[in-house]
Amino acid sequence: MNLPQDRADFVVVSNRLPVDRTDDDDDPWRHSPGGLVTALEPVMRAADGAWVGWPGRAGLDLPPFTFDGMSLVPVRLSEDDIAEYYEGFSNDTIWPLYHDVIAAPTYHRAWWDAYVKVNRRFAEATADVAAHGATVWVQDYQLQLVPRLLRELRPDVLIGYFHHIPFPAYGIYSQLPWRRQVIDGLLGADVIGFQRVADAGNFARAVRRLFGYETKAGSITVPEGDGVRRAVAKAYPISIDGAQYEELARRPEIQARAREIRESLGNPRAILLGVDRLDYTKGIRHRLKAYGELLDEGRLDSEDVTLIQVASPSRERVAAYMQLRDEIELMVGRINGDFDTVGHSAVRYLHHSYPRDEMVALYLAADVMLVTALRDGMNLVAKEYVASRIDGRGALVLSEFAGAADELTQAVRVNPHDIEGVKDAIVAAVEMSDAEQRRRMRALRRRVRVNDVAGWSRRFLADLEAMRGSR
Ligand code: GDG
Repeated sequence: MNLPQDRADFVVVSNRLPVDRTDDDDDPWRHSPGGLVTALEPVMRAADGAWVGWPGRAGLDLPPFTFDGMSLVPVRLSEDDIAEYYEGFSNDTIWPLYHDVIAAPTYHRAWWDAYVKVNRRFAEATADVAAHGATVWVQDYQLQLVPRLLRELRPDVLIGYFHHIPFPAYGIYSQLPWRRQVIDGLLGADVIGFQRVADAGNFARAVRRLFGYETKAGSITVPEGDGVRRAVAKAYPISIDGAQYEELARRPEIQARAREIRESLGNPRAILLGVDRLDYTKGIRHRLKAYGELLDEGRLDSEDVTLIQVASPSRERVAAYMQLRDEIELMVGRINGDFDTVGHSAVRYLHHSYPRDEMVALYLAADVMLVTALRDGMNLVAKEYVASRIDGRGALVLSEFAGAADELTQAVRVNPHDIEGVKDAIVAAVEMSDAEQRRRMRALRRRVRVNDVAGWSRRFLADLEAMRGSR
């Protein structure tokens, strides 16, 4: 084993490193946004560990380096790896399958082979950097085989895995031609964390059906060598650094920007907001359909409301995403064609990524936040909106198919497939009295405060450390 001198006692492993490569050789890295990074960066800094991941560009072969106080260990991915392991197996097989086949998953044996090969590369890089008895925390569906592969290489390390997306019911999961290998890969971990209680239950059922191992209250008996060991499969709903959003929302310049956004839209009676990666799981089409019908029926006055839809570019080389973009842009074009006036826009569609300051200004400017995901592991945007509303105002429309619905019970709940229901929820949110907004927002904010990202990682890591004794 090739062990560098500076081995880490705590290692995070994720598909992407928390940085993006720039074109500036003097300043080659900058922080990258995204759900996972938002969640893990504070944890990583506090623990002073190492982060293993892909640096975001094909073919980059770099030694470990330090950026902004974090030790980063790059894993090289070739163009073919990206096409087959990442865009293929991760995002065109596992992603649609695990989101209840909203889009049809594609099964290619060559993609699976690439997935195995790249997972092995991640496991080897991790085995090289982890100190004896280190705690390793593997993140997400791109790396489901890493726990088993790492355990084989380094039986001394403690292995946690967190699954950021849903885990589907067995009837759906069982489509996967490599269903046994994936479960076996995950069972290499000591603790396997999920967003919702239902996800952990689906996983335990798949373990029973495929392997017949005993599972009891989240504890799974896994054969190991001549004996058995225990693995835990449990829900740890992820969250955000709420205090950071509050702090941003208190800044005068961000509040001024929020006012400027409202003014630039002509100070409408209601600004509705959607913020999503442009992904078919997020229910953007359903939201637009409901909104368009409300304008058409006159239940919302097009002079009086605006929908701002931020759709940040995502997975643009995967065919299903290209098609989705076309469909959404067609819908936006139709709605605006029908309802825009020279001075007013029905939908402000923004296919960009924005700095976090601007996101918070948008959250502050919006009267109604629309989260209509058809399936979503958690949905951090819902929590960010709530955390930003230091004024106690605003209404959240939230899909029951987002993990956040388990905690944010004071939101206006919707089934996004029920377009009439979504329309009623939007109208209820727009017309919600000030007192009702404040009552609900108080409860929502309390919830996000009680379970912030630090608490999430603390709970997960405490359970993981507790497994040391039982190994
Ligand atoms: C996966 C799971 C789970 C988006 N656009 C911009 C931007 N964002 C930020 C949001 C938020 C994050 O990206 C998106 O997180 P979500 O949770 O909403 O969704 P996914 O990206 O699908 O994340 C999800 C999550 O992992 C964590 O476990 O909740 O269910 O699918 O933080 O604010 N941020 C900036 N500019 C943008 O344009 N700065």
